[in-house]
Amino acid sequence: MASSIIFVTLALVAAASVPASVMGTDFMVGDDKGWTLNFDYQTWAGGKQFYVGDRLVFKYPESVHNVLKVNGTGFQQCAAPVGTVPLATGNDVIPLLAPGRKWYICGVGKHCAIGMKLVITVLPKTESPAPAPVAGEASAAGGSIAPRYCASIMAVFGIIAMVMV
Ligand SMILES: *[C@@H]1O[C@H](CO)[C@@H](O)[C@H](O)[C@H]1NC(C)=O
Ligand SMILES: [Cu+2]
Repeated sequence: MASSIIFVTLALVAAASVPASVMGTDFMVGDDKGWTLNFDYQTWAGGKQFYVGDRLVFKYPESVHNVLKVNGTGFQQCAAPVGTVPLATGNDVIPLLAPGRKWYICGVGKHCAIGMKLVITVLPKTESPAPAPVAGEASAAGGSIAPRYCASIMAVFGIIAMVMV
């Protein structure tokens, strides 16, 4: 009994001590229009501040569009290096793991050339310094929310333990 109370207390403390900034903000690219043709993504990005720990969500009908992360040259030329695998689930979540400029284009047809492209500048985290960025940032989807999940799961187990005793 005593040990389960200690466990519950520890779990709740862990859940509460994860700062809100770890959660970041999810940006739905294009808001309710999503990732689509005939949308000005530069205007969309214009009024926003993106921070390390935030996430971009590209939403679109699967196979109609896709998302390619490119460099500044690729952005200008609407080209990705040969062999680049596009994100294509129709609900692509890209965590912003490092500060700097980030470029995204649609790789379907001439979509990029007619404006289906987005460039943003990611700012460093304001509070605690950001953890060292991991190479290959698109592959680390969801990394930034892991600590919060851990704490939540611990809290749930703690509550279950409390109910069972
Ligand atoms: C940037 O992207 C272009 C177009 O895909 C590619 O040819 C070039 O090698 C890339 N440059 C760097 C520095 O990765
Ligand atoms: Cu497209």
